[in-house]
Amino acid sequence: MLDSLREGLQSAVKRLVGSNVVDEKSIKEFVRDLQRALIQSDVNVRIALEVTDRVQKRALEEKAPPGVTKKDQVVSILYEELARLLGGEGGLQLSKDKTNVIVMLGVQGSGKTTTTGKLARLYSKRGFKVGVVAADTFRPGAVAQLKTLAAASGVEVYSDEKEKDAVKVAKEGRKRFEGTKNLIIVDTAGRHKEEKGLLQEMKEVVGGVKPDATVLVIDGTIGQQCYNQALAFHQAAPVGGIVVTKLDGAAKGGGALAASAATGAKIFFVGTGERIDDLEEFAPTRFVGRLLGMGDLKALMDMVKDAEVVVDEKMTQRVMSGKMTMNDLLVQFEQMKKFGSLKKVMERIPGFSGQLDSKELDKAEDRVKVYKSIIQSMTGDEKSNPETINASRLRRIARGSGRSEKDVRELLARYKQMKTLVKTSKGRELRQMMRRMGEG
Ligand SMILES: Nc1nc2c(ncn2[C@@H]2O[C@H](COP(=O)(O)OP(=O)(O)OP(=O)(O)O)[C@@H](O)[C@H]2O)c(=O)[nH]1
Ligand SMILES: [Mg+2]
Repeated sequence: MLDSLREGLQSAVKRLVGSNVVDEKSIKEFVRDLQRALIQSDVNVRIALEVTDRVQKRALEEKAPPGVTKKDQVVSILYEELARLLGGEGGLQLSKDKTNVIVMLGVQGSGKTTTTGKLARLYSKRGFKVGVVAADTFRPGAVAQLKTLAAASGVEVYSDEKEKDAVKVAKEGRKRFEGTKNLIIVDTAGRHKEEKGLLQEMKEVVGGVKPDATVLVIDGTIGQQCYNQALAFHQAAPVGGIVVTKLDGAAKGGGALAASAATGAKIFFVGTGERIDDLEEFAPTRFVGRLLGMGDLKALMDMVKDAEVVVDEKMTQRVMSGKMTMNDLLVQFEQMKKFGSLKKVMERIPGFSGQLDSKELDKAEDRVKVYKSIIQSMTGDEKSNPETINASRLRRIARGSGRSEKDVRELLARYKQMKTLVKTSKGRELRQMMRRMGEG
């Protein structure tokens, strides 16, 4: 699914990650790669430019948070902007305490009737009493198709094959199920003499039924047309949410992004096959993570944010001026630990994996755990002036923390080493030193 978009985005990211330095030139190259990837995957040109302009602006203007490289930051900006385009988290909100009504919209063959069947089944399984209304009065066989689908999950269907007015059928269906069901799904026509007539009918159905939400069904394989199609429906009847179908086949995937961008509506579900259970709840962060080829991007983002918060200017000053306490050291360790787990996430990004030795990182994290428990067993005075720790105090601290005296001595040596280092050098070396310390 979505191979073209995925490959394009991933190769852009790979190239950025593989470049020696991230400067204005490489950021602009990255942005051009992104544009190409998006447009070639059927993302509407205007949307593609909007997204990439934002990525470029932010990448050039925003400073990478401490502990985060420029490369990582640029990738996470891309991630944020793509996720934002998709409208954030939160799917179809239905309450069992009332009668929820949804109307399906979409052109012929987009998958409305199939999706109606899938939704009816899904929500029945979730304990909703579901009724579906066959308000496609245009296509011969529409009612029979819906009945077959609904029968598979024991869902009741309202239909009136003698009535040709879709608005009347829809309203009547709602009346029939009101009070006895808590989810009513109205399937509508997609085929019509002309598009204008279809959009007019949708407007009237929605006006007559007054649903809680309209759900636009978009065929994920239609490419560039997705944008305009979604926009046309949205103008006729505001779209509350989107289902993108046929993402199991040859879909390039950009259409999903485009439909969402055109309407500002969230994608609720994606259809991944013809069978009744082939419906997936849509999660933008997971979707974008999959697109970019990163396992759990949400976790990465959270860690980038954490790293941002932790830095305390005053403490850094204290450390840099050589007046460091054990507490400062502890904070530094904590930060390193975060950096350690951050690195683990980064490993999943193509291009990064070779540069990291995960065993080393694991070891570093283990050492930090040991150091931390030792520091916590020190008194306030010992933390501020570790020089006062003599042999008997050392024994007490070891006992108190459940660690060996050797571990305590090692920590004190690290502390001294770091203090000396801070006195003789600044900045970059310090960071390197911090890393070496963690390796233990
Ligand atoms: N592979 C695949 N096929 C799908 C999916 N959703 C729907 N289809 C197929 O698409 C075709 C059209 O689906 P329908 O549900 O009849 O489409 P519709 O929007 O109701 O069409 P009209 O009633 O003519 O407006 C059918 O052959 C479905 O099996 C999907 O997620 N994946
Ligand atoms: Mg249909």
